[in-house]
Amino acid sequence: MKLEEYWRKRKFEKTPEPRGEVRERGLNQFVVQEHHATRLHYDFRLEMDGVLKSWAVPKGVPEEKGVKHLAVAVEDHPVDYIDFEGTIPEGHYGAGTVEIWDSGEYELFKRTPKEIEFVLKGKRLRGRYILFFTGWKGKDNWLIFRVG
Ligand SMILES: [Mn+2]
Repeated sequence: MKLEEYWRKRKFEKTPEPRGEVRERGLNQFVVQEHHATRLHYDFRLEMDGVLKSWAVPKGVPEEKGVKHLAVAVEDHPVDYIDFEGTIPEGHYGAGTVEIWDSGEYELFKRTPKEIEFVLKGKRLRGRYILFFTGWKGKDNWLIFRVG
């Protein structure tokens, strides 16, 4: 159910991305994938509800406090995507290279439909963060910023 949009956008005989399935691992992991697609962006993903809740962050997750970056919610990805690195072939959804920029565990502090607060325990990203829904321009736009 939750991964239908992810599956619909991809042809798994053509892309190296995992098909995956909804799977509760009982882990709280996050990943940031640097995605050299049509436009470079960073995909931020939090393992929740048996999937990776995902946001495309054009400028990346800020490392310093006081900087708010746009994060556009995108379709849920399978938890198996957390290890994915590779090249999505031209002509396919998300064509370009994907590399892991950071990963690790996170600790959840708050989750409402419009706000998620968590501590990232990555190699590069370490600190307390908020994802906040703005809905600007009628889209699924959020902001991500560091608070501690
Ligand atoms: Mn992407």
